[in-house]
Amino acid sequence: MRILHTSDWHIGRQFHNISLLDDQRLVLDQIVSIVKSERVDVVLIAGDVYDRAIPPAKAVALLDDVLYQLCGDLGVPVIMIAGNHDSADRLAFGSRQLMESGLHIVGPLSNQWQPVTLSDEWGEVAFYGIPYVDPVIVNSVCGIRCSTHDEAMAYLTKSIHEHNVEGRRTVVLSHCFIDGGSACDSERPLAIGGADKVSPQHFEGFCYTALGHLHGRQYKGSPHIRYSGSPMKYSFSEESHKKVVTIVDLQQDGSVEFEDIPLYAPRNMRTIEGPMDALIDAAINDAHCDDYLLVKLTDTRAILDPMGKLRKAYANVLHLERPTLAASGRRYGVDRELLLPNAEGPKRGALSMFGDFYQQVCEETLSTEQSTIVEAMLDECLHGDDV
Ligand SMILES: [Mn+2]
Repeated sequence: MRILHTSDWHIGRQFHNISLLDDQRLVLDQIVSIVKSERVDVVLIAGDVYDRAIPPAKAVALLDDVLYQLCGDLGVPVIMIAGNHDSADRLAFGSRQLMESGLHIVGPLSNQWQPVTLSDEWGEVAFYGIPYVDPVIVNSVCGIRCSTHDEAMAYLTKSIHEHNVEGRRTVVLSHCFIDGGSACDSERPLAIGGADKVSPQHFEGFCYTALGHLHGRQYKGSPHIRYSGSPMKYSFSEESHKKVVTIVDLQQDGSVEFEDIPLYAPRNMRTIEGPMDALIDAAINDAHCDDYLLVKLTDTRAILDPMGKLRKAYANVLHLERPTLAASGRRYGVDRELLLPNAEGPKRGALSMFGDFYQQVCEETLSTEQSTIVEAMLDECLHGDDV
């Protein structure tokens, strides 16, 4: 059986106040094409389908489109579980009716497992979906007493083994933080202080575990306990990530083979660094100047409206840093200490204070000519037209 594993779509996500919906549509279209071209038998979405518990209407419409293409047009079943960003109850709307059409949604945790069973030429495969849950939910649904995510997962995976038919090949979907996994900036922590970590050993006994939550593709414990990662970058910390879907071929004996198929976002997320003038000159030869950019300006001089200037060359500069100024202990902008070097500051004339400011920012003293110009400007500011 050929399985496509993906997770953390985060449909409707914004990045620095920019909607990523158009980019997400193009990336999800690629997933639909891969399902078709690779003759995939079932699609697994391991949680964080939406970015928010109450997603914007356009995000709901996009998911509706994608699911219709997969289940309706292609006739490929989809199994998805709720992640920590989803509202499990809302995601599960219509789930009992939709099962008939091949869409299997695992919303809130139930005390009765209802695996999805599919068949290939070698027999049945059971898919157990574990939605994102914390220990409090597991305790109340299952009537047990556990205090950590790890204990909760130990209980849930054990109860899957007890429920499953002996010898039946089994795949699990789970949205959790496996201990030792590497995180990035776009994941919301599940609990404070590492209490959210679960051991990979709970999943050892299943043929494959399709994980969600961590946005970088990776496996922990064994290669068959795996995160596909998010389909596109959601933070600058993912600059070096390769975004993929994972194709899993489940064999007769329950062993698996993997292949990652790359996904391409229309706009990359990346960092550029250098002095302002050089960066602006380089934009002319930059075929991807509309990428989402973090710019690190290395100029040591003060620059008026650097963001405005950069955006004329690079439309999607989303964040600006001045590492050189930060490293030298000086700060850019209005800073109380910078303007008032000592207690005498407020009593001193504006020209003298500006001289200090100029010295600190430019490491030069004002020339006589510059002083005259600044003095005239200060006079005009303070006294208006009557000079
Ligand atoms: Mn996520």
